[in-house]
Amino acid sequence: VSVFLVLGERDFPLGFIFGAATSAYQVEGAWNVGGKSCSIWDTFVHTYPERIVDNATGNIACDSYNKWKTDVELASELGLHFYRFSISWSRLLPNGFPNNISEDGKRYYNNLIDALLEKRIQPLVTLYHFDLPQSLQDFGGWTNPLVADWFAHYARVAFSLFGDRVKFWITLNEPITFCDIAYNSGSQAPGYISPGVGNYICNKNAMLAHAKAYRIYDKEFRSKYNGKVSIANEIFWLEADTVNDEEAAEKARQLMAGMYCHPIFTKQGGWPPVIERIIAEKSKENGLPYSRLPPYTEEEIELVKGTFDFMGLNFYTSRTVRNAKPGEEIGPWPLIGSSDIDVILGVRPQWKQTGVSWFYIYPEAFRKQLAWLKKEYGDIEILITENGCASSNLDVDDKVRVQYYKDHLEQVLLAINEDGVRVMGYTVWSLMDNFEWSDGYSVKFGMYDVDFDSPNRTRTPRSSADYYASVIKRHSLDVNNKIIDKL
Ligand code: PNW
Repeated sequence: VSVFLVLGERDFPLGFIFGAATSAYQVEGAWNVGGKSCSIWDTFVHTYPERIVDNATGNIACDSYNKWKTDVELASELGLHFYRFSISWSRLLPNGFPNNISEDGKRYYNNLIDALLEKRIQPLVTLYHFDLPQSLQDFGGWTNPLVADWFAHYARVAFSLFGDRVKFWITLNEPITFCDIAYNSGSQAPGYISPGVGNYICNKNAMLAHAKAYRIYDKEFRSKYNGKVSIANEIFWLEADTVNDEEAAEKARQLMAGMYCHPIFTKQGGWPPVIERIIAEKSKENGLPYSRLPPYTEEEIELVKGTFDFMGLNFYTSRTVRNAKPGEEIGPWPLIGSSDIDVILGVRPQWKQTGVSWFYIYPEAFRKQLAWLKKEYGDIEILITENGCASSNLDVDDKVRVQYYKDHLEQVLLAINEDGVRVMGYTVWSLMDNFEWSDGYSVKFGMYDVDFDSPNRTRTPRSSADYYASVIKRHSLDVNNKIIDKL
């Protein structure tokens, strides 16, 4: 039999994959169970309860450590092609190093992976989603250059234990969050504030960590397992406030996207030249005989360059950019502005705010972002590793979230069909409500509501779950399309 498929403009390309995501600290709970040691998030929430809304913790979270079978059921109900979750480094390697692999950690992730595969759901595994073992933080964490090797050793353990079944790997989730937001504002673990210094040291070490893990996969595992490895960067779309601010906006894009993409995805590698130059000048003005931005050696440039099989993109929101006025106070990057490049970020009044402080809705920005990435880094495959919408209410009929998915998926289709961007797939953040970092449980991203008052952590589907399931089934935004079987 031959089957002819005519794709309409509201259909997704054949082979386009749909998934949903969570991360270990945000859902697992069981923070001190089965030999798991503390991560920097365990320490952070226990040391600075006042930095988290309602003094919340991830001690129990969604209890996915015990309820993983239910999570797989939800993923299966939705018809997901893949489920993105992360491994807790301190659950798998309680002392942070590879000489003590936890039997309990191995069992937990093996169970989850096998259960997903049984339902024909591909596991997409993030190795690092903000939860460094505290034992390594005690040696300086992401500011110690040795962290690149610590991470690489951990990655090798994960590849060798799970690589036979896991074909998609993300090394690091959003280094901008655990470097820039963390060290510039202190609102993320480890809570240490060192603006303009700690963030850059962390940034460079994160790039090397990613690259070393990628090289290990390439040398030791690729020929056997044939998987794909990349990094997931969070990038706000940054738009010139007025026509006169285009240069400021491009500088800001290089600071937000470029610092985490240029070293990996360009032919030249290394830092974005414009940023490297500006920070060197600023450092001189600060009276330093060297730049606060640690330079790459030639060897390091080569090590990091080209370490991707696709690009992971977490996309949520947008900001306007303008030059700061002389003497104007500038808040922490990337939340408010940057005193290194002298820009101020803002929002337009027509962008509706969601249930969370940093999040304003501007769907057209998604297409602009994808087109900019293609222009900047070439015709590479992009996997949307996160996109989703926050609310602070308990609506089961979450119309705003449904609209957000629809509007953003429309922009993905335009990027594919009109701009020729090679988008491979799309991931909803999040499968279910979970511990939303400094917002605790006050902010909800889930397609499934989780009842955090019940010991059972009951999961209930919202309208967005039904909507997403139907998009996946139809492989289309066209509601008149016939429901088709999993491709
Ligand atoms: C991402 N900000 O984090 C993370 O990958 C998820 O763990 C998180 O739950 C999700 O987005 C929703 O927030 C972010 O302050 C954390 O701009 C903070 C910011 C953005 C993304």
